Amino acid sequence: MLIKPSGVQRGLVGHILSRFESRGLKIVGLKMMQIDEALAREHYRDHVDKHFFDMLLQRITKSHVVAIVFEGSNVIQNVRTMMGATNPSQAGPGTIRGDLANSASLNLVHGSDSPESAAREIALFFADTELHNYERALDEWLVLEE
Ligand code: IDP
Ligand code: MG
Repeated sequence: MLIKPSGVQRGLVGHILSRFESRGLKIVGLKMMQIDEALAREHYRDHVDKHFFDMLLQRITKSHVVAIVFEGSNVIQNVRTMMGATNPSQAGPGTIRGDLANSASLNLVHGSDSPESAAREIALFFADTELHNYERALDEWLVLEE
């Protein structure tokens, strides 16, 4: 997941991270960086034909991002549900975009949409040494398989 430049510039990094952390999602990678144009093109390559592609590149490279890797069961769907719909006008209350954003091009967060895109995007943003494998003592209270 990425907290986009709009989230960093608006001072929402802590708030957004806190929502996921409070939900019990496990952080296994976390870094701040500025995306250059080459990385932006690669990251958003599926959108190259969209009319908003140039604006997408401009927005994601304009300032810094915070990149996060979460781990957990159903983590991709959990993250996307918490993000809300792409267009904040359609994002429900209680979602990050529904509560905090009002423009699709400034919608604060990016989340991978499938295991394949997650693997591809994690490899774009993180070296293996930046991904952490650790036990959380609280998992027995957060992750109960039934
Ligand atoms: P997602 O971020 O919810 O997965 P995508 O369809 O993958 O949405 O689009 C990637 C990003 O492109 C969105 O997060 C949003 O910032 C931007 N975007 C999508 N649709 C539009 C649009 O119609 N106008 C402007 N920007 C858009
Ligand atoms: Mg997407």
